[in-house]
Order: sequence, then structure tokens, then C-alpha cells
Amino acid sequence: MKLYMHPFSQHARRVLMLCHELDLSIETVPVALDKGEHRTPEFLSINPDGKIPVLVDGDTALPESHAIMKYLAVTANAPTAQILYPAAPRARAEVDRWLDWNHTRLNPPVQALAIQTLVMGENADQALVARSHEEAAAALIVFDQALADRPAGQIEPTLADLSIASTVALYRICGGKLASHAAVSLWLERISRRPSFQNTEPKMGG
Ligand SMILES: N[C@@H](CCC(=O)N[C@@H](CS)C(=O)NCC(=O)O)C(=O)O
Repeated sequence: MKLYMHPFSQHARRVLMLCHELDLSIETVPVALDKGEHRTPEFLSINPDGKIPVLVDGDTALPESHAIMKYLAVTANAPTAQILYPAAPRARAEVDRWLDWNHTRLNPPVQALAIQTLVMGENADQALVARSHEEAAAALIVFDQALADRPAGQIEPTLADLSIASTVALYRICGGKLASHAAVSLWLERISRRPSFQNTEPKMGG
């Protein structure tokens, strides 16, 4: 299996974190977004939407990080798969809920922040930066409360934890603060001790 990815992409990172958690080896194919490699006919033939990550498994090309994560979790024959993406409908719905929440609520302002602060440099739109910080912080209040209400024994991550961790980690790289989100801070600290997090850390400026 191959994963078309970019080392700074939170969408690719969450898939790579999952591969570590499943003990699944995967070949990574870096796509130079800065050189427009995602707009070439070759790349568009595997994802007409022109975005990474894309998983290629045999003759299947699957874009969208959360679809890839679900596919890997249900096809992997790993003991951890049941915790990562439980089969029981209510537990699975809870994971799906937070994956959707990240996709629609937290990730969009963090993605905007990343583009403005890491890509645009001096040309960053400061009004957009300020608005994105506000939106991300407002979304994190919701997640913070959910973590505070979580049963104490629930320590092992699900797909949703990995996905949200990839986004929160990027938020911090972009200058986002977790000081007013105590439960998120603790949760990230615990996840950041996992090899899956440490081995997928983007090497900024390196
Ligand atoms: N919903 C997609 C979003 C993927 C995405 O936005 N990828 C970015 C990199 S983090 C990308 O390929 N951007 C290139 C572009 O939009 O031109 C997913 O979850 O995989």
C-alpha cells in the first residue's frame, strides 16, 4: 500500500499515526504541493480533487483522510482495531461524530491558520488569522468539555483522537494556545507520548 502525502499535512499525519497504531507498514510517496505536483495529470488520475492524502491499495485509489482511516481500521487484522474503530453501533457512532466534528468545526479554521502563518508569511491576512484563532478556540471549548466528561478509564485512542490530535498539533505549531483548554492539554500530552505521534512529527524548517 502507498500513501501519497506531504510531511506537513495534518490530514496525512493522522493516517500515518493510524498505521503506527495498527503496526501497518505503508510506503509513503511525498507530493510536492509547493511545486504543484498535486495538479499534474498523473496525480489527478488518482484524485481528481487534487488533494493529499490518497491511499493506493492495489487498483483502489482512496482520497479523504477519514475514509482512508476507516478503511485501514476495518481491513487491518490488528488487535487494537476494535478500540480504534469499534464495531458496536453506539461506540462507532461516537467515533464518527468526532471525526465529522473535526472535519467541519476544528480543522477548517486550523487549516486557514496554517496557510496564513506557515505559507503566506509576510502576506498573511491578519484579519483571517485573528478570526481563525477565535473559531478554533471556540471549537476547542466543546471538545474540552467532552474530554472532561469522558470516562476515566478511556485512555486508548480512537480514530477520532488521532484525527483531532493531528489538527490540535498543527494548531499549536501555528501559535494556538491550549492554556484555557485544560482537558485538551492533558489529552494531547498523553497522546504526544505515543510513538505514533512522535514518529510522525513534522520536521519544520528541517
Ligand atoms: N478533506 C480532505 C482534505 C485534504 C486536504 O485539504 N489536503 C491538503 C493538504 S493538508 C491539500 O492537498 N491541499 C492542496 C490544495 O488544496 O491545493 C482530507 O480529509 O483528506
